[in-house]
Amino acid sequence: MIRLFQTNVVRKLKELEGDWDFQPVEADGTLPSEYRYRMPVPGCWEMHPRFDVYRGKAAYRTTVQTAKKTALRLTFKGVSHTAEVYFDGEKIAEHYNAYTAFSVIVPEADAGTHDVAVLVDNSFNDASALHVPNDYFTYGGIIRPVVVEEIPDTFIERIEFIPSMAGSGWQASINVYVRNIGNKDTEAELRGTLAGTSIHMGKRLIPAGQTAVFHANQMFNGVNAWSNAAPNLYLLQMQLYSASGGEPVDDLIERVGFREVTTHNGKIQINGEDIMLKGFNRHEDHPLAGAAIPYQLMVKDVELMVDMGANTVRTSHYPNDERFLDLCDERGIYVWEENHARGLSLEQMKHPNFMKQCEGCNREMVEQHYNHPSIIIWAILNECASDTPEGREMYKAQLEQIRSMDQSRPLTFASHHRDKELCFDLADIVSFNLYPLWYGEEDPGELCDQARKWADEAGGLGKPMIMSEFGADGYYGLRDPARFKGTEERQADIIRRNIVAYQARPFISGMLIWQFCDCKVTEGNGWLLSRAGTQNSKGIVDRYRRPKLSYDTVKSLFHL
Ligand code: ADA
Repeated sequence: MIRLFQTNVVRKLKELEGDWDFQPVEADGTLPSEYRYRMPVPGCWEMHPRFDVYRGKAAYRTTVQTAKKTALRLTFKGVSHTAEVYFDGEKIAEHYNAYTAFSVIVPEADAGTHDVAVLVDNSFNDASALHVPNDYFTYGGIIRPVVVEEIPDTFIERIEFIPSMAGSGWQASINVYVRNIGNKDTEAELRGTLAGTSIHMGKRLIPAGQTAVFHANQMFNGVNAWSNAAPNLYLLQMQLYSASGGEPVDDLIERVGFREVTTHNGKIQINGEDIMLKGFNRHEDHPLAGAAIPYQLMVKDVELMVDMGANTVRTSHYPNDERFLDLCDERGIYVWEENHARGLSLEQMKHPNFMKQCEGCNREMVEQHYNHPSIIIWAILNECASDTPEGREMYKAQLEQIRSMDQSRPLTFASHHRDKELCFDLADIVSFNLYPLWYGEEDPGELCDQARKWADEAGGLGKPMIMSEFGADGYYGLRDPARFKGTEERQADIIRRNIVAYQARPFISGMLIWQFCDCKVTEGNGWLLSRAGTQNSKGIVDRYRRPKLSYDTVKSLFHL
């Protein structure tokens, strides 16, 4: 399954799902001559008994068929973490970062059968600034769907939909990117529909090799807004016609919602109404699937979160699978989506590839997930060096990059620097990762009063404040009336005291528990990488989604 709705009627596309040929290769190796294994796509190779601890390079291979000579676009929704793509033995693309999609175009594929091979590398090598040994696991493999599309020389690349309230109704600004990969200038016309309203974007000449942006700004009468309580969605269907008219030559369908996010008076508003975010940080992780979470399990996660009374999920610490975001759109779950970086020191941020890899991730995240109404916040760089002047420059550049692409969502970053934070003035929302009663003995209420003061004095005055992480270890099944640290009882006590304190403070706009489910972490040395069971055990459910005692605690408080 690629998306939760049909993205094309005219364009032909196919998911390359199933078993691909698979073969591990040497670190400096290229495509093997022989493949001795089969591996599911999407999937993580750690799920195969021969590769459960394999970290390194491996090749995947499959075939695609075309009935006629055509241009093809191959889209990889997530390869963990570095990919080299080969088409009929020739290298055609490279990509870094497990958690964003990338596409590659084959301008002329002859009719017949073609080989597609992908060299995948999940090693923590010198070139990798973001995938490093960390408090989650970098799996190996083609972890999200792969799609092949037959595209005409001039095709619709992507759509941006920006809704805004206009009096008692809604208007939207729509940008459609049309790309000409041919060697002739082409005249094309764009037409579409949304909620029963026609959209005429006119004709344009698109020079060979270039992309044109078609634009419309219009009212949409009678539409219902998207919100947590009523997640109304509409299909935005755009068709591309050649200058001579006739049948459309290409199309693209997006699913959109009419909603506006604002931050005023220290609060976050959806469609003008103040909201309170209650929810979870969630890693895409399961013992039987790794990071390649199947759709059924995404639904299970959403059902569990909603059952507990949550309305928000933070995609800690990377952009999530589009199908999960589609599901959040459908269920009216608010999403804080963030780029991929966790706990990197200034030294790690000075890695020569750090800014380049972050910029790529930011661009892909925003472009690819622009139209999800559920995403109400973009964030960057969880717990990195925002307490240093050099770190601040990098935070500033990345926030500016995202703001230049999207002015319709507030920006934030999760900080653990307390009174040393230097970047609150750069964000729209101030967010704190504090672990009162777990990493320290502070009272949660007193600590967040203190945090409000730190924020106010450091450029965050008047901005909404989110408690973006709090929590405690609770080892599934470890129960003891003495309620010592690590028991389910103690975890439930800590969660309760935190939530009660935050609910009593009107200056708090959100509380996100660390974390929804336990997750596997990288094995190594030092306290972070030698956690008991090689997992972060602060989940309210365990890795198999079995509820701990704190499940009912959260449920009773989030439903208040
Ligand atoms: C941090 C971090 C999380 C996790 C958590 C913990 O705040 O953002 O990824 O590591 O701490 O469990 O300590």
